[in-house]
Amino acid sequence: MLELYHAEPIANSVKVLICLFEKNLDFQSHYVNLLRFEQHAPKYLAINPDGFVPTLVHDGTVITESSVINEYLDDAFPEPSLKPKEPVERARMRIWTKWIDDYFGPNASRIGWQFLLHPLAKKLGAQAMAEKVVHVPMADRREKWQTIADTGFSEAQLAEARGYVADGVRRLESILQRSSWTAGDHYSLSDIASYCVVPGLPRLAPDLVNEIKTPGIMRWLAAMNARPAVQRALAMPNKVPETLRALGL
Ligand SMILES: N[C@@H](CCC(=O)N[C@@H](CS)C(=O)NCC(=O)O)C(=O)O
Repeated sequence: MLELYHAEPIANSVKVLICLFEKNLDFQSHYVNLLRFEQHAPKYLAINPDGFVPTLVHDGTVITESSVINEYLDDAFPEPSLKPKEPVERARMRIWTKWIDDYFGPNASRIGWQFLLHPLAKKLGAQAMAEKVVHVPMADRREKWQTIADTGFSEAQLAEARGYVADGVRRLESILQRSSWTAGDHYSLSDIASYCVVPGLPRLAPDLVNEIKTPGIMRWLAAMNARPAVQRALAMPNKVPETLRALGL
């Protein structure tokens, strides 16, 4: 049996949801409400001690890290294959996925945290946040939550994050000017990985991602959005609006 612990269908959660739906796999969905800090609750930490989503559990075996989970799913359930056959395309798939995991994703996330989670932390108040932060298991993530609870990211930190996102957009556009998909001629796990950052950019950074400046990205995004697996992933529960409303934000 497959079980997926995940949040709303964005960021790292959507990556694994798309992969599961591409392979038409049945799985039990467990929604983890990040705004309610369920990822740091003892029950969840017993499954994934890092306190992140997503987490896959396959017949009792825990697999973490969204890109590793997707490689695992592709190995364990090879049809349809989401890895190109050509070694060079496979390498390109992994190089681009690594760049997303190391830079594109975390820097887009820093901006998202500032605009979504800093107001949430202010609303909850210093005392309540101190009680939450103490349960964050990973030191670097605890520091990030502490920053969000205190001052939020500095202008310099946000400028650095915007710089990485702009660099990611340049790199992706250059890839998609040369090929239909991010690894080459075939749809693959690196397209799925890219979907954790790119869909929000035309709305959040319209000066950066648009039909004139990044036609390759816009064409790729339309092709992604048309995939039934992507549509099924996007139809999964998103409790962010109702949680924010319940918290008075
Ligand atoms: N490298 C991990 C990162 C996972 C991650 O950062 N997940 C975010 C949601 S997209 C999370 O659980 N954040 C909650 C927190 O940091 O408290 C992966 O790719 O799975």
